[in-house]
This record gives sequence, structure tokens and C-alpha cells, in this order.
Amino acid sequence: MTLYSIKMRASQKEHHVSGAERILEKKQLASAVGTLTERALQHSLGTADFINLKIEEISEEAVLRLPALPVTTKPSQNIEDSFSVMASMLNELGITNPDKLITLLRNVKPMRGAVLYDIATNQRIDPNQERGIRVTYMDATDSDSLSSNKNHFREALVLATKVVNTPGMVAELCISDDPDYVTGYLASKMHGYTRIMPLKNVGDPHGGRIFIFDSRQAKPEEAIHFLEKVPVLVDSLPTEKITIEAPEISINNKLDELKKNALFRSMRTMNSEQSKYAIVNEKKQLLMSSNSYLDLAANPRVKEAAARAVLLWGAGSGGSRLTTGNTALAEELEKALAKFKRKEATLLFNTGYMANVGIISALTDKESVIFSDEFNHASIIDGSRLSGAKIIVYKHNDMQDLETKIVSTQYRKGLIVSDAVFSMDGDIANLPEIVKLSQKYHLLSMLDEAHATGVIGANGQGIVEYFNYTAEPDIIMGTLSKSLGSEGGFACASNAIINYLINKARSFIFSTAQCPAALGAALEALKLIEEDNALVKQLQHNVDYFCACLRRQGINANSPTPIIPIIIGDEAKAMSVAKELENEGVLIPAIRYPTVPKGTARLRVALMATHTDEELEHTAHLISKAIKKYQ
Ligand code: WAQ
Ligand code: MG
Repeated sequence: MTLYSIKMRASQKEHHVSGAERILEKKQLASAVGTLTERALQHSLGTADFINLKIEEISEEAVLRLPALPVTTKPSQNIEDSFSVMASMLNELGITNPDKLITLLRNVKPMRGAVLYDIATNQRIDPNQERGIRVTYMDATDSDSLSSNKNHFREALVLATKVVNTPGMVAELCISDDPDYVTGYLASKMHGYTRIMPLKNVGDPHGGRIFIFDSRQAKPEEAIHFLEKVPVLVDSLPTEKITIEAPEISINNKLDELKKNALFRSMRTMNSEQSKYAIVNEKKQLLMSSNSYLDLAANPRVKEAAARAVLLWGAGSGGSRLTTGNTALAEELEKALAKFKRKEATLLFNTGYMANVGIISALTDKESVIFSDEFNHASIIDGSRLSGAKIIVYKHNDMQDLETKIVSTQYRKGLIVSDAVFSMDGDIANLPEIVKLSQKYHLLSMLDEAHATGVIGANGQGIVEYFNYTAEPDIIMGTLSKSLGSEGGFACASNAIINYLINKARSFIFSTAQCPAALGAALEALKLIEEDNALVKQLQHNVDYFCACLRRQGINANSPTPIIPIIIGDEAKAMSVAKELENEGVLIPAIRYPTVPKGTARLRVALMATHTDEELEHTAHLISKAIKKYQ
């Protein structure tokens, strides 16, 4: 049978961009012309303006068939460790000066071919050192290597198999010149094809190859002839997918990337209960950033109720609500929440996040559309994605944009969803308009009251009370973990919707019910708010008072809620200001991307009802001082 060698060489403005070759049967040639041309036109180094395709006949008898080298992978923690691995393998081959070869590999100037290095004479012997030795006439026998994208691993394994079988060849070293390809290899008869990573940093365009040859074993001309002229077909390439990087390396690289961009997060340790003052790490701090807005997580009545609930109902619930975990205590809390929110029914979830994910993914599906405020909380976004619905994001609290998008969207059914109080900006959604649009266009409406319950409205009943009960959304979602000082989430809605959620909300169905302590605490907190709105009033006073203090310090602040963003902008600067405040004994963490858009890093103040005027005044002063220090 006759075979053909087909080679593609692509350049742009006379610079080489890519090359590839195959050894094929006649009937495969036409499609290979297509894939190789495509590859030439889509290389990351640029689109070719000159493509050279060369096809020549070769006789099958001339073709040498070789089994692929066995493959192993040696990941390291960092680049220097990788080169130590390479050096010790060269030592195993009896090479006495591995560092010299590695230095050459790391510094060789860009070439089309490889360095041919003779260890008998310790020098380069490639005749044209601008170009090096270029291996050609090689391919794998299996057809799935016919792809228009470069598969670095497969192509390198074919090349290395040919190189290692060259007369007099001791080993090959290789680093890719592709900026994002950090895996290279050492190949030898002893080691097979050993993948080594990382050999460089992502983005580094340096690459090269060294063929380590011993002129005592064969003539250089013979080796060069073999590399450049003898056709080789490589059999039995591994079929399993070879990953580009060991997982631990890619994780470490991503962590380094986060650190470089001042986006790395870690947790601080609280060494006391969550109250106005708390022991953070070892130091007492004034918390100006807690979601326990009414300071109820540390309230004696609430704590005692939690303890009583444990003594009566046990430490855990023992099952999901639909199996054995539904207690009379849970039902009592649901009734109380429904009454507080003036809805027919309520369903508890374990967290606010789980409530949003469960509610939204149950009420919408891939035939639905979800209109979502661009500043909505991550749990709304995640629930929306999980539903498979079409998600249309409207401009923040922009009702004009919302209506335009509703009108221009093809849909059969859907949902408008918004934070009631936006968690990072502290502003309040336009409830009357959202409800009006939802009714006009036959959509469901849902408000997330995580930061509204116990916070806005004269009695802390939330956004509906804030707008004087003039508009009523279909679903009110809320949490027990913020003003109510406990833990959990909930949905308040009609009996029909709640029954539907009981049957369809997967984060509800497949979770063990909340623990009695959480239920008891939330129930008591709710009673406390309903008996007396003094704490709510005090919180609302603090909002006005603190904003006025900030304005006196020249800081623009005018929030209707206890969430008061102080925009710093730059991520690293925001971190410095926050650190400075922590040194002064006030905890206001900086909030960064991806929680808020890049370049809008901020101090996010969250007030408590128990903060005194003096504490607020003092904090405003410290904030202004810290900002000035890092200007
Ligand atoms: N013959 C000799 N040297 C070559 C050839 C060739 N046919 N092709 C490239 N080189 C030289 C040239 O100096 C390049 O700069 C250098 O090698 C690197 O070439 O298991 O992509 O094509 O995942 O960038 C290794 C895969 C990929 C590791 C290697 O090399 C793995 C790679 P590149
Ligand atoms: Mg390359």
C-alpha cells in the first residue's frame, strides 16, 4: 500500500505560526487538507497569511513502526522542584553535568528545531544552529489524532518516541513554547515518556528541545538522517484523557492568582458570641459589620429559648421534614412567621441560601424566564441557574429597564425576583413597581427579605410594611439568621405555593430539618420584636445618626438601612483601610470582587440597634482618619 506524507506550515508576515504533519492513506488525504488548513487559520499566535501544504508519496516498506513510549507523570509543587526531578533523571542516565543541560534548555533561543547535544564532546553538534534539528515524517496510527486543534501530549509523544529510537540517542528534554502550556517532559529508553510539570509560569512563551546524543554510540549524520528522513508510525498511544496539569498544581496556581490580585479570602476566628462587642482572634472589637442587626443572637431571652428548645426537643431533628424531622415547634414558628409577614403560609429552610435555591428552582423551569436585578444575592443567581430558566438581568432597581426587557422577551411564564434590601448597597427595591409589573405581565413576584426583616417598616415587618401595605409580592423569602439572631431561611406565600414547595423544593426535601435550638431561638426573637418595636426603632435611629456623622466627616453616606457601603474602589486599598480600623478596635471588613464588581471594593458597615451614639460618632471619625491615611 502506498502512504502519503502531508505537511502543513503556516506563517504570518513571514513569521512561523504553526506546523503539523500526518502520514496517511490516500483516502484520508482530502479531509486532512481540511483539518490542517483549519488549524493554520485558528492558531492563537495569529491567523496565517501563508499556508504551505506539501503532499508526497512514501512507500510503506520504508515506514518504521514503533510502539509509543510508556507514559508517566511527575507533578511538582513548583518550577524549581520540577527541574530537580529532571536533573536527577539525567543523573540516572549517567549524565554528569545535568545542570548545564537544564540551563541550556531554559535559555536556548527560539528555533524551529531542537538542539543536538553530544555528551561525548560536551557541545552542540547541530549543523545549523539558527534552526536546529527538525524531526519530521512521523505520525500516530490511530485515526482520532486527526483533529484541527493541537493535542500537545499526543504530538509530543509521537515525536519523543521517534527521537528516543534514534541511533545513539540518550534522552530528550522539552518545554513547550506555548505560553499557557507549562507541562514538558524528559524521554529516554530508561524513563519512557515522563511528563514533568510545571516547567514555567503561565504566560511564559519560552520553550525548546534538547536531543541528548552520544557520538561514541552512533554517527551524528546517521542520527540526523533518521530524525529528518525516516518515516515513523507510532502505535498504541494511550487512549485515556491525559490531563494538562496535576490537580494540586492547578489549585495552587489559582490560589497564587487570587493572592496576587488581593482577592484571596480567609476566615477570622471569633472567640466570643456575636454581639456588639466580640473577641476577634485575640482582640476585643466593636462589630460594625454583623448581620445580627437587633443584637438578638446574644440576647438572653433568645439564648434561653434556644436552650429550652434543646432540653425539650433534643439537639438534632433526626430527619427531613417529610420523614421524621417535622416537629410541632417548626410548625409553630411557621405559623408565627406567616402571621408576621401577613401571608397564608410559611415553609422553613435550613439557610437563606437554601431557601432561595429551593424556591426559585422549584417555581421555574427551562420553559420559564426569570427577571433578576443585577445586584441580587448569589443565592438568587444560583437558584436561577439551577432552574434552567432563561435569566434576564435588569439594571439595578431600574423599573423602566425591567419593563422594556419584559416586553421584548418571548416567554410563557416567569418570575421577577429582587433583594428587598440590597445586601451590598443597602438600598431598597421598588416594591410597588415590581408588583405592578408582575401583575400587568402575569409573572410571579418574589422579594428576598434577608436584610429587611426586623430592619425596615415601622415594626420591622419588612418591605411590605415599609411601603405601607400598598403592594404585596407573591413570595416573601427571608432568613432567621440576621435580625432574628438564629439560623435558617423561609418562604411566605399562599397555601398553594407553599404546598408546591413542600413537594418540589429539593433543598427542603433532601435536608435534615433544622435543629430545635435554631427554631426555639427564632420563635422567641420574633415574639420579642412583635411585643415591642423599641429595638427596631433604635436601629432606625442609628442609621440616620451614623449617616449624619459620616457626612460631617466628609464621607458621602445616605442609606435608608443599616447597610452602609463606603466605597473605596481599589481592592488592596480597601483591605488596608479595613486593617487599620481593626487595629483601632473596630471591625468593618472590606468587601471585594466577586461579591461586588471589580474596582468597587468597599467597607460594608452594618449597624446594630445596640450601638450608642458615642460609638457611632467615634467610628465615623476613625473611618475618615483611615481613609485619609491611605489616600
Ligand atoms: N523537531 C524538533 N524540534 C521541534 C519540533 C520538531 N518537529 N517542533 C518543535 N520543536 C522545538 C522548537 O524549538 C520549539 O520551540 C520547541 O521544540 C517546543 O515546541 O505530555 O508543545 O511544539 O503534555 O511548543 C509537550 C507536551 C508539548 C507535554 C511540547 O512543544 C505533555 C510542545 P512545541
Ligand atoms: Mg508551540
